[in-house]
Amino acid sequence: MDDVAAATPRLVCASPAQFQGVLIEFAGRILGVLAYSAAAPADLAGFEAPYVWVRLPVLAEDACWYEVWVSSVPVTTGKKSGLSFASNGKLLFGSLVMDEADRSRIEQMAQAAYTAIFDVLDHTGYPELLRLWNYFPDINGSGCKMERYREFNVGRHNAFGSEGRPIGDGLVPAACALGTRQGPLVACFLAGRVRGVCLENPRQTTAYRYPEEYGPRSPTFSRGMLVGGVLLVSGTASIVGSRTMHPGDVLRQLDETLENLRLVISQARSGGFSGASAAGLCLNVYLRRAEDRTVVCGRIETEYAGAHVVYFQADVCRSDLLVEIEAFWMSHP
Ligand code: 3EB
Repeated sequence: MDDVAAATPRLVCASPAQFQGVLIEFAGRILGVLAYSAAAPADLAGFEAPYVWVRLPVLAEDACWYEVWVSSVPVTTGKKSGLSFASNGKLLFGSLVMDEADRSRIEQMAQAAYTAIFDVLDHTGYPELLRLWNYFPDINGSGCKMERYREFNVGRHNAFGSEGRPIGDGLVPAACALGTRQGPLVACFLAGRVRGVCLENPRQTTAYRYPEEYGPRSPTFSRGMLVGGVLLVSGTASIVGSRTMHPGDVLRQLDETLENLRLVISQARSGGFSGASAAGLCLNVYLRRAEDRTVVCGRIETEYAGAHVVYFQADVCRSDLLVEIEAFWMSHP
């Protein structure tokens, strides 16, 4: 039973007022923390587990928001080639922050970042990548050859290839990729000793098979992942097949996004996911335009009443997408 619990990640969300209490309550069992905030969050002297600042404005009264990934059993922490990680025998959570000295090199940075991540996974004995968080500035800006998100995809794809990581069904992690205004490339990752169950969406082209018009190398992610009874849904947007639907219309994009979310959740249920109570559901909603929050929030909170929903201002990775939603759902909150 302990083994099953240790293989199940748990997410605890905290406002700045709650954060110190969470650090105390879960001391020694924290796998990692993402601190979302436009301004620098609390500096945690002596904190050993991965702790990253994700430079995105939080669209709420509290301008800062903490996602704390916790383990049911104590963790051990480590650092290697610029990465920080914490593991519990079943799961490993890591983070990597890379300054971008030369703005035209996002492709090389992505490749270096993913190579470093795979290197840590191979050396620590947690080979299975379950979930990736990618944040970097100016995602829709132009790089040296094309849009920076597309260059990022080339570097990420190449790292899979050069590190002997096949890209195929059941083999790629859940993920999100969002643009910040400034700051470094920030990547967080969750990995395991054993594979999770990869989920796809029958209504969407598998991302790693997107046609070339979306970039010379496809993004390497699955639509979701089941890990020890919890569901991690990748960033989900208004894409049907491989096409963006309803450019410019945030509410119609939202409906399309919610339909995609429903379908991934239904695939998860077919795969054995049993989450029922919205009390165990956390949704991160990324909006390109902060002012869309008011119209978007009513619809989300009707459909997922009781869920924990947070809104961020972020650039979504296709310039015609206005909204993206990711989800984490625990069966036993
Ligand atoms: C999409 O469905 C929207 O590049 O890692 C969602 C989740 C998206 C992850 C990624 C991109 C990524 O294509 C964008």
